[in-house]
Formats: sequence, C-alpha cells, structure tokens
Amino acid sequence: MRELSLSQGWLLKVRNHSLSLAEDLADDQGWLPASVPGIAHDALWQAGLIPSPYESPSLPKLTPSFEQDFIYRLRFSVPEPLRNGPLRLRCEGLDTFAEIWLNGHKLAQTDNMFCEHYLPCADKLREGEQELVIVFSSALRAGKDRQKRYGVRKVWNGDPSRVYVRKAQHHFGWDFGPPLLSSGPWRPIVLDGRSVRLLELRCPLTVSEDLSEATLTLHPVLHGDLPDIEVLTVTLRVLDPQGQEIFSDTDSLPGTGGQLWRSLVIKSPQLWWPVGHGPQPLYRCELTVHHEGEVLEQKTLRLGARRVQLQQDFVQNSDGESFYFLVNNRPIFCGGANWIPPELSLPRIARDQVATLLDEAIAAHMTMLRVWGGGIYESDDFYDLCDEKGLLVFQDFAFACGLYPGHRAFADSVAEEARQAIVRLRHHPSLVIWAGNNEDYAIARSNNLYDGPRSDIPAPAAPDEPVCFDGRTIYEETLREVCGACDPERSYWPGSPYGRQSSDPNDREDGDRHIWEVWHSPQRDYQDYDALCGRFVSEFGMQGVPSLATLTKGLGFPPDGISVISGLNKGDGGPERIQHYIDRNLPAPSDLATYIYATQLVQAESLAHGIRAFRRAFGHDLMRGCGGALVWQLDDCWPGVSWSILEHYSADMAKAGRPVRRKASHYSIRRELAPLHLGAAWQTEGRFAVWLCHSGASALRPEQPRLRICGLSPSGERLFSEERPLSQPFHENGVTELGAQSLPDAKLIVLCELLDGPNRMAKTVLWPQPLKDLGLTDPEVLLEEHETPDPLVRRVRITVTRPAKALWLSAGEDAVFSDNLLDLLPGEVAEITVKDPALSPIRVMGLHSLAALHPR
Ligand code: BMA
Repeated sequence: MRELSLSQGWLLKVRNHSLSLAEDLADDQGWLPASVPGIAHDALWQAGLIPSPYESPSLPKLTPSFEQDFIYRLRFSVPEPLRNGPLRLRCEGLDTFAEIWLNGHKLAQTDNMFCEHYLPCADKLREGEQELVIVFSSALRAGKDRQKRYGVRKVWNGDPSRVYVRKAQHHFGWDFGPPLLSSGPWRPIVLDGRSVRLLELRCPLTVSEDLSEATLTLHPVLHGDLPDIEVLTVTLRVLDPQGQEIFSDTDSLPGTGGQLWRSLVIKSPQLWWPVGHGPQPLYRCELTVHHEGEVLEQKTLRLGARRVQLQQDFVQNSDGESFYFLVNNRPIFCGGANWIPPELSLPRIARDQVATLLDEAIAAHMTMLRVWGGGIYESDDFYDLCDEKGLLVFQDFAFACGLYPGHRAFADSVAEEARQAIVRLRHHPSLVIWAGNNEDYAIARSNNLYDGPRSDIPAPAAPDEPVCFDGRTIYEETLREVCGACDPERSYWPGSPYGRQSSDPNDREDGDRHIWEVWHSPQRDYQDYDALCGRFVSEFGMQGVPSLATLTKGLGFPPDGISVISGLNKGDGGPERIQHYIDRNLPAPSDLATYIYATQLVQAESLAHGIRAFRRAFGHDLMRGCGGALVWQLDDCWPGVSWSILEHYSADMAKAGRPVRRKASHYSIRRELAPLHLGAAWQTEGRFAVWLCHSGASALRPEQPRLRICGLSPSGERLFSEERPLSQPFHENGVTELGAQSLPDAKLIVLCELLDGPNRMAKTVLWPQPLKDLGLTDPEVLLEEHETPDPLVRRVRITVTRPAKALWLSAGEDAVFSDNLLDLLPGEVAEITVKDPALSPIRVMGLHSLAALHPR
C-alpha cells in the first residue's frame, strides 16, 4: 500500500532558546541519533548524556532536563509513486506539546499524546530532499503555564499541573515510580499516501440472550480522495475461527468514499470465554477496497462472540446493589490485578514483554486486568493478546487522582482522544467496561467537592475562585456521550471507584470500591479485609520489596542494608508502612535478606486474606456481594519498591528470553484464585468457618466430596481430626458455605482438605493470627533434589518434621519454580520443579528464619 514509514534516520537535539528555530536547525552541533517511535530521554541516555532513568540515584540529575525542549529532525526523500496523489503525515502519537514543520511550513501544533494526527502535506513537498522537523516543548512547563492561567488543582501524586496536560499521568511521578517527563514521537510516524482510507470499521457482534445466535453488523466508513473515480469495489468477508468463510459481499462506493452496512446472523456461534471458563475462538472480519486490480485499503479485525452484562441488581439481606459480570450468562468472579505501563519509557514496551506479563497473570488464575487511568490506552498488542488469552479488561480513561478542569477546550480534546481510543479498541472481546477515571471522585469527595450523583455539576471556576469539581462534566457528559455514540454495546461507568446511588464514591454497597484502609490510612489490619469488602474491589494492595537482583538494578549497585533502598520507594511513608505491617504480624527480620522475605510474606498474606474474603462474598444466585478483586498492581515500570506482585520485567529481559521474577504474593494469589478453592477464616479465637469456591470450570466436580479437618499444635502434634462427607449440593460459579467449627485450643494450626476418593482436590492451612505469636521452631526442612531429562530442570521433594509456614525457595537470579511459598505440615510431601540455567544451590527460608521467634 501507499505508505512510507518514517522510522529511520532521525536526529535530535536539545532546543537552544538563544537561537531562532531556523538558526538552531542550521547549527550542526549537538545532534544525536534518535529512534522513532521513541522519546528524547532514551536518545540522551543512549548517548551517555544522562544517567539511566531507571536508577533511583539518577533522579536529581535528570530533573533539569524535564524543562528542556527538543528538536527532532528527519531528512528523507519521497518515492516517486507516492508523489502523485494525496499525502498525509500520520503521527500516531506525539508526546505531547509538538509543533510539526515540513520544509519550513508549519503543519500543526498538538497537545494531547493520546491522539493520532493526520496532516495533509502534499502541497508542502519540494523537489529532492524533504525536511521534517518536530519541536517538542516541555510538558512540565506547559502544564505550569496553564496552571498559572487556570489555578492550582488538588492531586494525589505528581506535580499538580499535570491535570492540565493530556499526557500519561504517571510520567509526572507516582507513588510506584519516579517521574520521567520526556517528550517525543512515542508512536510511529508514517507518510500516508492512501487515496482511500478507512475511517472506521464498526462491527459489533452481539449474542442473543439464549446464546443460540449472534448478529454481526458491519459498518465501514471510508474517505476517498478520488473524485474522478465512480466506482470503488469494497469487499467484506467474515471468516469463522477455523478460517472458513461464512460471509462475503461486494459493493461499490464512489471515489470520495461513503459508508456501507451489512448484517449477518451466525447460528450457534462459537462463544468466546474468559480464561479458565472455555476457549477463545476469534472470528475475522476483512475489508478490502480495490480499483482496477489495485488494493487501495485493507483492514482485518478479530472478533469474539460473547454476551457480557454488568449486573447491578438486588443483593439479598443487604442494601445497595450488586456489581458483577455475566459472560455468556455465567457469573464470573473477576479475580485479577491492575495493569500499569510496564516501562517508564513507553516506546520501549515490547510485545513479548507484554505477552509474558499476561501469561503471569493467567498463571496466577487471574481473569481480569484493569488498565489503570494514570497510564495509557495500551497498544493494540495488549488487547490482541488479551483477546487470545481470554483476559477480561476493565479500561479506565486516562485520568487519575486529580481535580481535572472542565472547560470547553479541554473537554473537546478529551472527547477526540476518547473517540479515537474507542474506535481503535471497541472490537476487542476482552474489553468489558469503560470507566471514566481513577479516583477522581474520591479526591473530590475528600475535598468536600462531591455530594453524590444527584448533585449538580459545577461550571469551571475563575482562576481566583476556589477550585471545584468541574471535571465531573468529562465523566458524566463528555465520555458518557462518546461511549454512547461510538460503543453503545459496552458498559460505561463514570469512575473507579464510583457509586450510582451513594454520595460516597467508595461506598461498600454501591458500585466499585478501592480498599486502601489497609496500607494507607488508617492502616487497618489485613485480617479485617472481610469487613471492608465492596461490591467489586477494583483496587487493594500491599507493598513488597523485590529481590536483591532487582534492587541492585534500581540502585545501580548492590545494597548493603535496608536503609539504602528507601530511595526506591516512592510511596508516601512507604518504608514505615511496610514496617508497621511487619511489626504487627511477623517476628523481626535481622538482615536485608530476611527483610525482603518478611515484606514479601506480609504482601502475600495480606493479598491472600483480601482475595479470600472478597471471593467468599461472591456468594451465589441473589447473594452476589462482591463481583471481583483486582490487586493493586500486577507489574512495575521500573526496578523499585512497590505494590507489584511481579518485579520489573523489562523489554530487555524479555528480548533475552529471561523469566519474570515473581514476588511471593504471586503464589498466594494463585492459591486463592484456584478454580476450586477451599476457603477458611477465623470467626473468633478458636472458631473458624470453611467454604468451597467453584469457578464453574467443568473438569472440577468432585464426585463424592469429603471434608477433612485436622488441628495441629505449632510443634506438629495432630490434636484434632475429623472427616465428613459433604452432602449439600455445591454452587457452581460461586461459594458453598460448609459451616463453622470450634477447636479445643485457640492456638491450633488448621489443615482443611477437600477429598474425593483418594485425591486431594484442595487444601488450605489456617494459621492463628498474627503469625508472630505462633512460636514456630525449626521445621527441619528436608530437600531432596532429583535430575530430570532436562539438564536445567531439577525435581525437588520437600518434607518437614514440624509445621512450616511460607517456605520460600530461591536459587539463581533466573530460577523458575513451579510452586513456592509453601505451607507444609509433617506427613505432607511437596514436589516441585525448578528450572535454573545457573544450577545454583537451592536456599530455603520460612517464617522460622525470622529472628526472635517467640511470642511478643
Ligand atoms: C491507588 C492507585 C494509584 C496508587 C495506589 C497506591 O489508588 O490508583 O493511584 O499508585 O493507589 O497508593
């Protein structure tokens, strides 16, 4: 097709404001090679002019560069066939304040990194070599200028001027990572000579209520620059997931373009399911535009046939309404996590890196990711992979933790950004909901600027008047309207969190909820998560310090103690909050290695307590008290200390085929989200409840289930044992309460097992809380290693003579364990494998490794 990718040969320099732009361009000094797509700071870093933005000691040295402007320049020639015809410069993403010049003519000025720009330029070409220049000015300066004009607004995280700037908000610095206020063409630039362009291809595939048929509407909108041509031939085809054509039609449009509508009914559609619930068949819809044998435009989209409903209805014995998703009429508990961009420098993000991170989410039995509003509308790769893998996506619009302005020009820019994002993403079956923002209602409420959904939306205040929550107009009017017009089939939710009845956007019985009473103020115990549950928990989290290898990367040197890593923690009072939870729950760690272990154990326990409570509240039928639990946060954008459950997995690591480093919480989450899960929780000292969670996956139906419960003393004597058949029918896609039970001694460790014939289908160990009072002595861990046919893989058999809590195995930096963080009791055998290219000796830590193992 008639396109020229402008990705090679770019140069960049820091703009010298003592010269005019023409003089600066003429000055040969200071030009560096630059990648496109790319950002200026990557070029500076590669040239050795700045230190690595990924190392915490670099930050003070980088800060002055955030106020710099940059010139990108490309000299190129236009191939002859492209010259005759319409030409546009297609800038798929410019971050953020850019002036675009072609051969001395200004083509445009931009201020929204989330928008693609089509700039007509045929009449600006000259003979011979062309010169394309893009001048990027500092987003920080631009934001501060706007702030001067319109007033300072409240934010949590980052410089407050960020609310005026349509740029990924975490670039201004967030509590999980440092600022990187760079600029540049972060998505491709293409010289686009297509004479016919597909403006949009709308193709909703809706499944009937009884799932027996699906209706596919095809609605392409084309623009053509060929007024002299009377007939363009447009072919539309639909292929089933096996590649068989199930529809084909040809029509014609004039050379100026136009629109077509087609509709077809697919009988017995192959349904697309979330991972763990069924397959992910993808239909294909193809459009081709020809003229006299030449293909002028082409597009293929993959579609999934699924029926998704957000259920907001009655919940028995409670006020408020439910918030859960039905997919193909099946209630789905959305266990999952929040996704942030996996690199500080967005153009570095690679498809393999994303694919591996998504596989890690699936390995932890997650079904949903929330693309958080402080990041970006992710790449097509991200959503394509979610479609293929069956991960549901909860998609925020790109706003987070701020009082955004509601004035017209700003809202218009947002409307265009949203329209483009929706048109690009709406065909993805993985995408199940749009949400207006992250925590903007919460910050408004905390400043007494929000009284609930029925109050009036304020008009923008003058700069000298007190700030108001005028940004509400964006979530309740602008975005709602764009979603209604461009994607009416999908749910739109004004914010996360938000409630449609309550004046508290973070209400426990209305809408979704972010649970930060644990970790942030008032630092509630994680054992209390059940009392904090919401109808859909879209955020809750606990920090965990990553491994020594990752810390070393984030510092640029190996840490020799705990205090030196504090610069890697950008969270408000981060190290102190971690310490608070260690003090409440664990014996004191004695050195950096046991400290890392202790933080990861607290994180793992905390998230497990949360998921266990929230999943239990999924209940059944008319008692869906909680529809999902999304951990804050899956991944990291740099090698720092954060709430992530995976350590920073860089594009470079992905390229080198290295594995992801999991924090201990990955394993505890995986257990809590297992399709068949036995839950247990203390009700009072010495009394506990047991329940069974079932995800609906068909292979997991015990035939003759029995429940066995044993009580063990901390030294391992079995003081209590009981086994009974489970006679009650259990709820599929939900929770079956199995009753409560008292123990002869409050300090017993409880082993709960679900048995089916000779098989153990599920196991849970309930430990007296807090763990620091347990008084565990050395469990005498025995590891037996065996070779396997793969020389890099060892099989490890683990046994103990006394109860062991949270055994953590480690080996070389790139070792991958099939399971880890094991609770093991005398008489049990754990068999796992480890793949370790370094074949390093295996080390084991456990709760018993922490010093001062005595009750406090
Ligand atoms: C959440 C997120 C982020 C933040 C996290 C941890 O609410 O939305 O803003 O990183 O809290 O504080």
